[in-house]
Formats: sequence, structure tokens, C-alpha cells
Amino acid sequence: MKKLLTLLFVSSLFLACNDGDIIITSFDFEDSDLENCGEIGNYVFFKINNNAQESISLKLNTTDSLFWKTKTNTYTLDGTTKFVNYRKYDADLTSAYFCNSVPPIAPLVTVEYLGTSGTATIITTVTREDNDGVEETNLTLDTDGDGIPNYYDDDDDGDNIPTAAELGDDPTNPKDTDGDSIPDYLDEDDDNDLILTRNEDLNGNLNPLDDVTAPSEIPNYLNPDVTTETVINEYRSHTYDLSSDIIVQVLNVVLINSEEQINQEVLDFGDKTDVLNTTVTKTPVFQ
Ligand SMILES: [Ca+2]
Ligand SMILES: [Ca+2]
Ligand SMILES: [Ca+2]
Ligand SMILES: [Ca+2]
Repeated sequence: MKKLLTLLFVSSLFLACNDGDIIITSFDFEDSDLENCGEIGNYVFFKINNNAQESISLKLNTTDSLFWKTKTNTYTLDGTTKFVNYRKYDADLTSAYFCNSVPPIAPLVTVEYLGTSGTATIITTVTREDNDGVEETNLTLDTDGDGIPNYYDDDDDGDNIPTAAELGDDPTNPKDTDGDSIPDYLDEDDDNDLILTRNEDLNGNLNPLDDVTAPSEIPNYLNPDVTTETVINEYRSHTYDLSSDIIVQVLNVVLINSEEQINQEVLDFGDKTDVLNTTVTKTPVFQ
């Protein structure tokens, strides 16, 4: 169906006239990558086909944050803050054409259609990963109640020891120091001496790993013979990787120039992976 629509669109453009000249264009963006620029308030999504020196672009002036949450956002094109452009140029262009803050003087636009009606949809899928060695399938489970679900919480039990440091050598059989059947990475009192691991932090640096009482060589939080308590009502800083992928579609757009209008039922901008790829650092609020 998509191919058919594209073909119909190709033929209609082929017949379009501008000052008597036949416009020859492929309107072939299937092999072009979806690219994007801008941020909140000023998003641009575009595809460039330099084989025909043409581009299709979607401008979205919205205060919505489009890339940080898994969500589908749909907008009605209005021709001023949200619109589609199809353009042909007199030379090749690069993404700088859309991404530079100052519009470039070249190449020149030779043909332009403006899409002022229809709907644009941005489908965003966000992936978060704490790389802590635990495969978590329950996406809502939040053992320590700090607002960060286990699947991207790098300290699942909130005891200020990173999960990766509590698993032991075999993540499929995680370490359980006190043998209470709760693995250390989910146990807030790892040595069962009734002092929370988080509070076995003598120097209060949010790292109970470095608090050792001689002659023992193991940290106090794993040593049931040491029960010194330092109340710590604070979480350490957490980090996780965040990436997001998008799919961009425009439906029922009407492309207009001074000579004619073209109805396009589906304008598929395609998809882009890693529109965001970053590491997030966050300190959960202790409650
Ligand atoms: Ca959590
Ligand atoms: Ca922990
Ligand atoms: Ca345990
Ligand atoms: Ca303890």
C-alpha cells in the first residue's frame, strides 16, 4: 500500500508544473535516513535525498519533551508552528541546512510545497538500563521504594551498596551473606545484625564498603559482630543508561504550492534509533 501511494505521489509530482517547466523529482526517500535537530520548542525531522536534491521535513514547535519518555505524541499540522515542507534545490544539501541556527544561503530552493493540514505522530520508545548484572523482567517492581524501578536502579535495595557489588561471582546464584534467603542486593541488612547496611557507614560517605573495623578485614555491614550505627538518611547518586528510538509518521497531509495541491494519505518519515543516548545521574530523594 505504501509503495502504491508513493508511486501515485511520484506521478503527480511528475506532472506538476512550475512556470511551464516540468518538475522532475523522484520523491524517493525510502533509502534516506530520518534525521532530526532541535529540542523542546523547536523540533525538526527531515530526510534528504541528494540523488534528486530534494528534502521532506516536519517542523514541530511544541513545548512537549518528545524523547525522554515512552509515549506517542500526535499533533495537528497548522501551517505556522507545525508543518511539513517538500523542497527541491539547485544543489546537494547537508543536514546543516536544517540544523544550523542561521539558515544557509545555499543551496537555493527551486520548488517548495507546504503541508498545512494533517497529523504528525512521534512514537518514542525509551530504554533504561543500569548494567547491574540483574535481568529484571518486572518493569514496575521498586524494592526500595525510591521511585526508580529495579530494572534501572543500580542499588536495588537502597542500602548504598551498588547491586553490582552485592551479587557475588555468580549472578544466577546471588550472594546471601546472612543466609536468610534474601540475596544481599535485595537485603537492607546484609549481616542480619539488626543495623541497616546503609547505617553501617562510620564515616558517613554514603559507601559502607569502606568502613572496616580491625582486626576484621570485611566491612562492618557484612560483619555481624560490629553493630555501630551511623544514621544515614540519604541515598548515593545513581546512574543509568538511557536511549530512545523514534518513529515519525504524517497522515492525511495536503501539500500545497502556488500551482497545485497534493493529497498524501501516508507520509512515512521512518525511524531513528538513539535519538537520545546518554547516561543519567540522579540522586533519589530519601523518604
Ligand atoms: Ca528503586
Ligand atoms: Ca544495594
Ligand atoms: Ca540476606
Ligand atoms: Ca547490618
